Amino acid sequence: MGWMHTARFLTTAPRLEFLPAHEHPEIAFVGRSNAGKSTCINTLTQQKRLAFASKTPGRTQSINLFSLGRQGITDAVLADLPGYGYAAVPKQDKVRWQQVMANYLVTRENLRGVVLLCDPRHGLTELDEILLEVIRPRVEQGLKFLVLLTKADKLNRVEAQKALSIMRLQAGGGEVRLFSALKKQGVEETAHLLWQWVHPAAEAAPGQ
Ligand SMILES: Nc1nc2c(ncn2[C@@H]2O[C@H](COP(=O)(O)OP(=O)(O)OP(=O)(O)O)[C@@H](O)[C@H]2O)c(=O)[nH]1
Ligand SMILES: [Mg+2]
Repeated sequence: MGWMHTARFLTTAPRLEFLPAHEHPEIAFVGRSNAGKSTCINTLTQQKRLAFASKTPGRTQSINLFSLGRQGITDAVLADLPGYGYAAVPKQDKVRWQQVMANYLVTRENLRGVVLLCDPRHGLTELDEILLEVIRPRVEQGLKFLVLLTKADKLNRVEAQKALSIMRLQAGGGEVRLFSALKKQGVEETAHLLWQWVHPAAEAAPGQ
């Protein structure tokens, strides 16, 4: 999927509330700390160190934006958001983070889609559920929404099918896919779906 491979660093914001405005459709990668957001972006874009992935939960502190588009012409922006729910974070910080996150999801004008990454071995966390509630009205108004069950390589076939059916019930009609950065599972399908989010009018995808 050539389009995804055009990803390049656009800008970074120290905190969500300082995220600069831009005129392109934005796709946000959200999910609990350590769910695999940064790894997912690196896998989709086929760039090893575009987003900074790490074994240490809470690695992504600032928000990084990446531009997509051929010939240097940006037609979409990916946002790698800091994970939430990291146990070592003090409670008051968690509450504040929740508010900032909710504010972003509700007010970000050109937000076209949300990719929620969830490690199926943990299932949806309380904060994931809150996030689902927050975006529900926007999803009803056309915001695109995908749940990626990450680290699918850690599940056997039966576990994977079970995780998929449980999440389909919880995702309220949203799309759910298995994803593994390790085994490159779900990569092409996800890239194609995101392309369609950004180019809804295009029937085929010439030269993707
Ligand atoms: N087995 C396996 N491990 C993965 C996969 N994707 C990510 N990981 C591992 O999970 C850990 C966390 O990945 P990150 O991509 O940094 O997670 P994140 O969601 O960006 O984390 P924060 O920035 O802390 O919110 C790393 O050790 C990754 O190598 C996968 O598909 N399979
Ligand atoms: Mg990260």
